[in-house]
Amino acid sequence: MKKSYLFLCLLLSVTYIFAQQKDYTQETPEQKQKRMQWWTDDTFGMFIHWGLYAVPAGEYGGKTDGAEWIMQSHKIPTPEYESFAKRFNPTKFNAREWVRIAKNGGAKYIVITSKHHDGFCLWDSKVTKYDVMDATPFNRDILQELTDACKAEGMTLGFYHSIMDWHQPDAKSKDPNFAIQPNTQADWAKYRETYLKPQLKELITKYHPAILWFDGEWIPEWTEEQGKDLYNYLRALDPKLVINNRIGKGRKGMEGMNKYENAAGDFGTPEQEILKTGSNDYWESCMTINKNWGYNKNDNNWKSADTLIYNLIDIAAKGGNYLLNVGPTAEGLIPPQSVERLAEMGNWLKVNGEAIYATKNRDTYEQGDSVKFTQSKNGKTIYAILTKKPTGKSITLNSITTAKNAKASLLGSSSAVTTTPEGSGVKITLPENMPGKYAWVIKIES
Ligand code: H79
Repeated sequence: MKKSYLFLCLLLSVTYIFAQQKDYTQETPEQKQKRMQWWTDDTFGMFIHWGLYAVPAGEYGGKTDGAEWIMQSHKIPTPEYESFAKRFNPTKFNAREWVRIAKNGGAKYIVITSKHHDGFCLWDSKVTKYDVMDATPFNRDILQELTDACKAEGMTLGFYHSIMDWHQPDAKSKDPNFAIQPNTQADWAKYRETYLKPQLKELITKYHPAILWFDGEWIPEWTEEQGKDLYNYLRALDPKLVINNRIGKGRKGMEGMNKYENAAGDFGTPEQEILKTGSNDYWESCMTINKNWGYNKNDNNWKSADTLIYNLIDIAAKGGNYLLNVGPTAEGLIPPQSVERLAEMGNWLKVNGEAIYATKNRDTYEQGDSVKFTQSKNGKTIYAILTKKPTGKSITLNSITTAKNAKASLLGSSSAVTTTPEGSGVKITLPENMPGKYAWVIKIES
């Protein structure tokens, strides 16, 4: 063989190896910003927790406080939990309808549980029979139907996927705190390489999710190194993917931001809470509409539309995203109380959405407890969002310096709004009549 031919072969192999091992965690901030732009701009998503836990609907052994954790919290033996699959027949499920509910609520993306901690899969997985196609009478691929519906409705779709799995024998933790029946023989590496990764590959190649939202990363078997390896594996399959920080071990408890620099994942995940101050990092607060994530038929702790809209405003002003959860029933319906509240949010957003979507946070993101600020991406327009209906005829915004007679308006109203520089801020005269409810947006253009 010629020397030059050998050299070429060597060069090709080395290039091939490097291409295989591309380290996606080494992206520049500019590259990341470009990849994350749609996600940052969308600001508001709808979370869906759906699985076999919808069958008991929160009730087991005389207790009524369960939901998606019921298998573990109420110590349901695996065979008994598995039998819920035979009763999972959500004939009222209509993917198009769910997507319309999200859209009507102003959500720009949906994240649904492909697999929660219980291990049950909502798609036709080739590596298990514990899925909606093989184990239930329903026999319809839920993720396929949602993928099609999202495509038809122009909605972005992502999947929540639990690393912890109470059902796969090789995933059962040796630690009884993390497994309903601990398995001392469990082979974690085998679960990772022959189950977790192949399933994620199925999800990416079949349904092309825009987001992968991991959870259950806290079990001792999972490491930051495994998280980084998985991150690279997934981004190599689809470089555009947006992935949360629970793929690694960097998450700081429920506050959800990272404990250390260069932790795996693209965004922080505060859970059931909102950051106390603004942040220029990527983050998303996930929250429930009532108390539980999965369906619980006795949970009537519905948050008011006022609270939900306030949370969205607070989050947008602090530079984050809001992922608001619904827990559909075993019949396949999103609870009407959730649908109503989402519709209220959507109505508010139809008028005021330009103060929320595709905006960025300001250093001064609030004034007192009833004014929040956002700004357009070029910084030329400022939105002052009044979360309480003002009682006076004017309001002074201390942190805004404007040109004389800067243009101002109240979104959803054609009445005049005038501005007068005052001290280091601006005085805004409000219209006599302030239409609308929940919150009022003053748009100030400089
Ligand atoms: O899917 C929903 C819940 O079922 C799931 N996350 C949302 C999106 C969830 N799982 N567990 N929890 C919520 C609460 C668990 C908290 C703890 Fe921990 C896990 C306490 C100790 C381990 C998180 C990680 C807080 C400290 C370390």
